[in-house]
Amino acid sequence: MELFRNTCPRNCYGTCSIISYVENGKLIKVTGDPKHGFTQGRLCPKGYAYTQYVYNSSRLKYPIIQTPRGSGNWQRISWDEAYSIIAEKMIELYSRYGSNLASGYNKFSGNIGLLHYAVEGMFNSIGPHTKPVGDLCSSSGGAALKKTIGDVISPIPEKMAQAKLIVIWGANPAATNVQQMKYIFQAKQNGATVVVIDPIFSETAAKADIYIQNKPGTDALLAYGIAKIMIEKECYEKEYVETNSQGWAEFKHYLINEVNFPDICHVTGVQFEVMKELASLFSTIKPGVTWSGLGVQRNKNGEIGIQAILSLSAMSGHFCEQYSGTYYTHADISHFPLTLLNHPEKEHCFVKKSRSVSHIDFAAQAKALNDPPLKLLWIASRSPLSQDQNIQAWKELFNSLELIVTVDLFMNETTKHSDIVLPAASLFEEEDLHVGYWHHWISINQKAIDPFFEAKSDLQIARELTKKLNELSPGFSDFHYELEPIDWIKAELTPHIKQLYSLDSYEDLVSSPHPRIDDYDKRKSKEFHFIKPINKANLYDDQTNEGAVYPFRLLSPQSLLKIHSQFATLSWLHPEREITVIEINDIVAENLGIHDETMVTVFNDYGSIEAKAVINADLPQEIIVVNQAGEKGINQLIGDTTKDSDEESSINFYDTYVAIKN
Ligand SMILES: Nc1nc2c(c(=O)[nH]1)N[C@H]1C(S)=C(S)[C@@H](COP(=O)(O)OP(=O)(O)OC[C@H]3O[C@@H](n4cnc5c(=O)[nH]c(N)nc54)[C@H](O)[C@@H]3O)O[C@H]1N2
Ligand SMILES: Nc1nc2c(c(=O)[nH]1)N[C@H]1C(S)=C(S)[C@@H](COP(=O)(O)OP(=O)(O)OC[C@H]3O[C@@H](n4cnc5c(=O)[nH]c(N)nc54)[C@H](O)[C@@H]3O)O[C@H]1N2
Ligand code: SF4
Ligand SMILES: [Mo]
Repeated sequence: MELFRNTCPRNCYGTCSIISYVENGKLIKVTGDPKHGFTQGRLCPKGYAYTQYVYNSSRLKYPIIQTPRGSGNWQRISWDEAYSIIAEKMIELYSRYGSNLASGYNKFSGNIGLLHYAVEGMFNSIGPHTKPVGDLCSSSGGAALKKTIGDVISPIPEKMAQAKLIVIWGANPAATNVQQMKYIFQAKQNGATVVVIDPIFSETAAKADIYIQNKPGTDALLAYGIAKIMIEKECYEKEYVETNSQGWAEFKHYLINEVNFPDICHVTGVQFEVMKELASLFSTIKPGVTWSGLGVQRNKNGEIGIQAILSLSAMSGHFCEQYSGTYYTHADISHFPLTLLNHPEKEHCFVKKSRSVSHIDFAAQAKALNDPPLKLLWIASRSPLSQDQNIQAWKELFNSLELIVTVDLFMNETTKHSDIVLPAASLFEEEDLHVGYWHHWISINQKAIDPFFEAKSDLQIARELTKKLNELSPGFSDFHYELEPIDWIKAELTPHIKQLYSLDSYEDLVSSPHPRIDDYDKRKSKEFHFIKPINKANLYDDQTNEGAVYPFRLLSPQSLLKIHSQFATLSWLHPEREITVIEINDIVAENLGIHDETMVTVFNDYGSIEAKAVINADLPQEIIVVNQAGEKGINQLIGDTTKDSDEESSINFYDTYVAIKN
């Protein structure tokens, strides 16, 4: 039996260290790694199901081509044939348009290991092309952190166990961050009060001491209401805000003069007495922490919502006391050189740089490109046809493309509409390096087994395709295809990184994951910037759509047994084929004549889907909750929700309204 160190590369708060057990070249078991200080030897159910994931009968084995696209007529081809078709097309597009701008990619979060930036590196190596920018998941909140505390930082999550007040605001860790729950339970055992603020009575709310149900998109107002009470009662950290901040006088003036309680209560759905109780908790219980969840910022008031929560934290002393703090996510990854991502773009004689298309509205923007139009799209670590907004725009974009290549481990809604599908290696079949965005540990991923049939890592594919490009057109790419994965990993371990993670060499990581030195307290002492809301946030808009054609707000958060579109095919986790399930309030169901577990139609201007209705008496009448992905997924009803957003905000997935019929 051989043991290897792996890391779960999913876009998940856990970034869990795994020990894999290999016998006769076969992965027979996985466990958590006890040497990892945050995960402490445990995995979530998805992690424990990795042996089934690796040997799943629906895994892609060979490169395949579909002619014509969408026909279902798939044929196996060799890797060499696949590379030739793709490389010839890229070269032809280059000579047709005079640059590589007609070739582009869309990549997001299927695997967030550092070596998966091979996709970006490969495209940079051919010179200016078309690329996605931004982060559809967390940018609005990230912008709020940058504007208030100056940086995307978050404290050591293990320390949450020492807090006496934990306010979880729009996060659902019992489903999305199960590793964190043990620290929350430890804190509770030590007498902490746990508050959850969420429009849905979530799995986490069920474990809390206090649950506050506010209407979606109203977090800024709720925070302002609490802050105003704290000002009126003079029970905030006066000295801290007066000496360590900017904008306090204007912010205070705004709260005193422009915020009124009746409107706040009406719009948020939270009573004044409840806000008073929260103000008392924030001002009296120390040390306290707030956790701004990603759920807060999936609507048009998202950035201002996180800003307001952070302001309340500042007023409560969460930036000046030991074990206090405000959690979101962090950008520790930005300390790394990210040599693949930052591979310099090969110079072009007249096109200065690549063409950027925002991730939040990629399809609509890419479809509108001309001079030259986008003609080739490479999709990796991404299933836009189930996970993005504006699926109609994706279909139109696909119709205008001449070649769509998707690299994935499984068939899904996106691969089905591609020309060529290339089989990706699983994490156990490749090497990688990982830093998370929640805990502060670094860990490696060793190659534990040979690739499944003909699967290859994204890095290996980048090496081989760039080699083929240069064979057919010398000098087309300047990718360093001679470098091995370990070379790229070692390039990340600069002296600065070694110092930050107390490493002498790569070998240290073979023996154990390593924590980053804890310098949060040093970094958080920067000045806090209070920002009074700007006009663009329509904070007082009635967030309900009562009486409208589409009266129900559709919330589609993440669920425990999947990571977005992933893990749906594992029978250990999903014994039955997943169908779309919507949860509706009992009174609404009765009014509409809908019975528990019956099929209904959910629809709006973008389309309609069939779903099983489940009655949930804890749900507000104006909200419908639905699971993500599936064959005819819910995102088909999510139109262009980003019209008024900045280029670099998150997607407002939860600004979607629907109707239901029996
Ligand atoms: N309705 C609704 N939609 C949402 C959200 C929501 O709350 N509601 N949340 C949004 C959020 S926060 C996110 S982050 C996105 C996530 O959306 P995506 O970034 O699309 O993420 P996944 O669905 O996790 O994975 C995409 C694909 O990557 C593949 N993959 C896994 N590993 C690898 C690999 O090593 N190489 C390659 N080439 N492919 C691999 C998987 O098999 C999967 O098909 O979804 C968003 N969509
Ligand atoms: N099991 C599992 N874990 C995951 C993922 C997964 O798909 N599955 N995905 C990972 C990824 S990419 C992400 S981005 C994270 C997301 O994980 P979280 O940060 O937990 O965010 P969400 O799941 O989007 O939403 C959390 C809660 O916000 C609530 N909410 C929605 N709108 C509002 C609002 O306006 N105000 C308030 N206060 N609450 C609101 C929702 O009801 C939900 O209960 O999870 C990561 N972890
Ligand atoms: S899905 Fe998340 S919690 Fe589960 S093993 Fe992977 S990183 Fe850990
Ligand atoms: Mo996400």
